[in-house]
Amino acid sequence: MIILYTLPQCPFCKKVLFFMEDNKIEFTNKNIEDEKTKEELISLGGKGQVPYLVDGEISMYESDAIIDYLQQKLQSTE
Ligand SMILES: N[C@@H](CCC(=O)N[C@@H](CS)C(=O)NCC(=O)O)C(=O)O
Repeated sequence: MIILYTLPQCPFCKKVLFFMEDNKIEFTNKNIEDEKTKEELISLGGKGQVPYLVDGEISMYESDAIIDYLQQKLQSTE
């Protein structure tokens, strides 16, 4: 299952969320306004930046990299 760490007001998160919704990608959205969730993000990635994607062994910051990754994943399952 894909996990996406986000903040509701973050435009970079919204860009990724729109892409995921448009492509009907199932995921768990973790809002880092919750302090424990933010600590979880920092322990995983090393910083509190969002969006941050976790897909099994793969994890990454940067909205454009996340969308590129998801696009390639979609193409590989077509
Ligand atoms: N280049 C990044 C920018 C992400 C970014 O600036 N996120 C902001 C929220 S909109 C953030 O997490 N700032 C806090 C931080 O970097 O620790 C992307 O495209 O994902």
